[in-house]
Amino acid sequence: MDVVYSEDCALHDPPFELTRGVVKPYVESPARLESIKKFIDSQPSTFTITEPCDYSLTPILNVHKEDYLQFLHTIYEDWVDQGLPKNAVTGECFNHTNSFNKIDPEILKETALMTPSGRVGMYVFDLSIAFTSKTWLSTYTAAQIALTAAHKLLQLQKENEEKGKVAAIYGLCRPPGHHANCCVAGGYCFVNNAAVAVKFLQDYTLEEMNIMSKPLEFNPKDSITASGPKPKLSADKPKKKIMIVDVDYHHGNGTQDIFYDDSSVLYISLHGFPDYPFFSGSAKEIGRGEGQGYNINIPLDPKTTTDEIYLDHLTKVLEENQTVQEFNADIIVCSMGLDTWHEDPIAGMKGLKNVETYFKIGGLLKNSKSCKGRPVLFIQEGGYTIEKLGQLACRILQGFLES
Ligand code: OKP
Ligand code: ZN
Repeated sequence: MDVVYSEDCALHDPPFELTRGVVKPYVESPARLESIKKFIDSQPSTFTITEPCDYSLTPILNVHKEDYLQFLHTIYEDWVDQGLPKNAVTGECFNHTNSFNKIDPEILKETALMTPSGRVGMYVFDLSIAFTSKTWLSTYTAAQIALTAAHKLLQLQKENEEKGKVAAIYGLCRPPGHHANCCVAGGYCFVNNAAVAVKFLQDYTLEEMNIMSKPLEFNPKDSITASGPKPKLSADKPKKKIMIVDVDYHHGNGTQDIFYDDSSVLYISLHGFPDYPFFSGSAKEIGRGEGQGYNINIPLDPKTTTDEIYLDHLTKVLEENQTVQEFNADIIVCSMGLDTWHEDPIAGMKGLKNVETYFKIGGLLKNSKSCKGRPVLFIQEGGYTIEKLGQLACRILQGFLES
């Protein structure tokens, strides 16, 4: 299996975070990825590491607003230029929906954009977000990893057509993405890598991806402008239906939000509940308008969920859920968090203790009724048991390959 990876994802390395009144080393650390990479490297007969290509900012703009990306790109330097501390940029005052609700939103935004702290408050929702001089480089690279993996998935699908083999690729990237929506960062996430890949798979043909793909040569001084071709959405090109299976411990509020009104993307999340991000993840969130019914939240009690209970829920939704069966996805995207493991320092289901559960998750993504025969794109999300991550990731991927 191809694993798309870049060392540049390790450069975003904030020195600390403030969580529940405690200052501690940044939990979403470069060591996470390096640990997975080491484990992958130890199995050269199964995995092949490849570098990401560059597809420009254009496909990222299909998910994120331009002013938001501009903010991500410039905030660190703006902040330092104002004489503020150089270690990391964090939130000071967040634009809570109920705190300034009498002010016209346009006027509020005009005021907020005047200062770096105002901009952070406008575009960030929690204290896990910290910008360093290299944050944009790692964030941009992570998105390009997801795009490269999506491109490779279609290439492989084409190559495999006659062989009766199912394509799968792993995008090993950080920072993660599933808490970020079109215009707000949070939960260690800046750009929603999985969502960017989903839109790319829907809006571009393999031929268009081939044309766009360039070597990735990042220059942080580059102004951020869209440069790749815009997708031509013709009526004779039916939109691909994509099912996202988010197995990260946390609810992917960002991914849910991006596709909430969209009936061509079915979002399924299994997550600890109630827990971070505290304002979403209820089973009552089912999508809206055209998208109604195409959002499935499976909240699980972190104290009592065991390996069996977890697998039972995943099996039921992928095998028996009528909406999922009728949706009949063309492609599966797995938001692959590894923080369900019982020892996870910030998350974890207390009763999820068997590594083979991860192998079975991979197996379900291969052979369950709603997944069988469909290519799967694995995108790395969370997971914080540094020493264990490589093993957990590989068990999922081997479960897919060997089932
Ligand atoms: C990101 B991902 C808990 C601190 C929580 C943010 C958690 C973000 C999780 N003590 N801070 O979904 O793994
Ligand atoms: Zn998580």
